[in-house]
Amino acid sequence: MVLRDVVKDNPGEEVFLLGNEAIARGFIEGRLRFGAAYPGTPSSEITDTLARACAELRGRYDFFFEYSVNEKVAFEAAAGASMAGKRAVAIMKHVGVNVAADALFSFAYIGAKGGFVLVSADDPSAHSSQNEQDNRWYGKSAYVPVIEPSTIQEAHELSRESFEISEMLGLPVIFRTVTRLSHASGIIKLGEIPDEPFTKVSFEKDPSEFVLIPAHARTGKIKLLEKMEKAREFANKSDYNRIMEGDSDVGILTGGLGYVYALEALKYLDLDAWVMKVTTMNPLPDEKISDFISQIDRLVVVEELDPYLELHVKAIAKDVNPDLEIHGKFTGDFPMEYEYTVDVVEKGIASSLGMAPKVDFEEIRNRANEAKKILPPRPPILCPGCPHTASFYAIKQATGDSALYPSDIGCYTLGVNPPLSTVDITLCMGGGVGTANGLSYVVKDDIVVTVGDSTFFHACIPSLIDAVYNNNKFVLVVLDNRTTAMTGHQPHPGTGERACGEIGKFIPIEDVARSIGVDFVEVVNPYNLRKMTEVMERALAHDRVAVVVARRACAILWNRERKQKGIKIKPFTVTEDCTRCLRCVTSFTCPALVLVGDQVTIDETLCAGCGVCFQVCPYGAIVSKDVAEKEVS
Ligand SMILES: Cc1ncc(C[n+]2csc(CCOP(=O)(O)OP(=O)(O)O)c2C)c(N)n1
Repeated sequence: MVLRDVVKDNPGEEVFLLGNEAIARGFIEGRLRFGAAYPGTPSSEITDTLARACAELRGRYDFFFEYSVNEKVAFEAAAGASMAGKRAVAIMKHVGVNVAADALFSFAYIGAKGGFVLVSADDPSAHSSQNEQDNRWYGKSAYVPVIEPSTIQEAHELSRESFEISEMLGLPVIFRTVTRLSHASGIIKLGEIPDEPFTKVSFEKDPSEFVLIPAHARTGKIKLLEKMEKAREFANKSDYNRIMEGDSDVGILTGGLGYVYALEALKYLDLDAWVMKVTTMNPLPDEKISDFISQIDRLVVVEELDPYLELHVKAIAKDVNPDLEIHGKFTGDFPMEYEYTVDVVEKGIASSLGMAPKVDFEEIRNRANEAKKILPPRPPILCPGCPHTASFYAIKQATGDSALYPSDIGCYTLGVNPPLSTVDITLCMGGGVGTANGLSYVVKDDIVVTVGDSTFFHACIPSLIDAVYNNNKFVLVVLDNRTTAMTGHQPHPGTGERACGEIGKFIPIEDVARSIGVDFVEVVNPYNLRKMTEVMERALAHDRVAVVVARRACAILWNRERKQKGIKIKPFTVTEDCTRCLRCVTSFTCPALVLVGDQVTIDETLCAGCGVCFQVCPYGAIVSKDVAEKEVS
């Protein structure tokens, strides 16, 4: 990430940025004063950029940014700043909006004072998520405007404009991006970094607006409907929703990334169709859509994931153009699942119109697959020296592999793979302890739950309280690698650092567990397999919920620290004492342990020097290379 360009104060200059960096820059140009987030791919570069920019711009343009413990907390923090009249954003991945949804639905009734933007980073194809939900529906059910850019330039512009839109309507606005937009790069033209100083304000109280007792909620609903009517008028006037005339009876209704794919596909198909690009996904520009569909006889709807536009245009067409032939997902021309590509869209448009696709994407795919064959396979695996691997190994040693292992979401979910096989269930963040509560009533197996440290703070504390309160019995192992590793090493309360580099208060996980009444709490270094196995055995014998904090820094951070201090990594090696029992690769696993024929070797360039495999080997055949060399000389 080149922060230099994101914080550059040179209006008009063109810079090459990642989609997420362009969005972050847009928020700064739009005079953001407060941002709050819980990390999650594909949103993480927006938040990491804002965290770094916030520190970098201090004194030039002041705004505040925090990593909150979860998305609901982030949303509420941003809502508070907006209620006081300051421009605020809450940033999260699509599933994070589920966590924040309680606050979102009610905040719509209160409305935004300072511009309020909720960034929902959706993940069609679930590249790094547990589902591929389409968050355009949230706007519909919460009565909140949704805007969705199609290009990086538009993402930059719209993130800047979104505060204005929110303030003009007095409503929170959902800004939807998707993985391919967030993670693509493009050229944007820089706007101005504001130079207004930050001032604290006195809160202007108005219980009739801010206190959602039922009587206020009922009047709030009427006000909300009026605001949404204004939003509908805005959608119909806005140039962000536009019609491009064509010279045929065919129209393409599209939005988001579907728009750019459709334009390219039309070129391949040599089709001069009418095109309508929708940017305000809620409320939809119904009058513009009516005008558009009055011009054509056949309509093809191009949108990723759910048939959202398609369903709405069907309803609109009923009155405006009942004979309109509508093609999309309902007609089977386009798939309901996964992200689109130009390939899918060209095929879909061609199928809708009874044409043959013009580009042989099959051939292109085959060539790509040929190229793939010469690349080494890179399955997702835990890193060399990952403390989670050691924890999983010790857990299995203690349980004899006979326990049930509910887990959660993080790097450690990779424990699902053999030979570790210590992840039997993952549902959603916090779902590990949550499901263990129910399981503890109905299964006779020992239950060992694993969760990460960031996940513990995110959503495990209420369910752990539930476990203590209801005398549920299981062992919770908090895999405390001192960071939120999976999403790019963001800090959390268990690290004590804050988003923009300030020092916060360190909240030890073991103190939280003890304070809520867990009476078996132990902290152990998982690199010490014997000790961790012994602690696990005692935890399993405990007759109520037990918490084991397996604390050891993420190997990436450890490597980084050693590099910074000039400390050389001391790799391990396999000696002649190896009997080829293969225990180190069949019951343990590490990318540095490489099987060549039936001989295990250690790849020194990968070895982190953690020494865990040394403890796994029953024959003492794995030793530190230093020791091996000394013995030889
Ligand atoms: C509701 C929700 N928010 C965010 C995410 C993205 N996410 C997945 S795992 C994770 C946290 C991982 O950190 P931690 O629990 O510390 O485990 P680690 O990756 O460090 O092993 C996050 C933020 C998600 N999947 N769901």
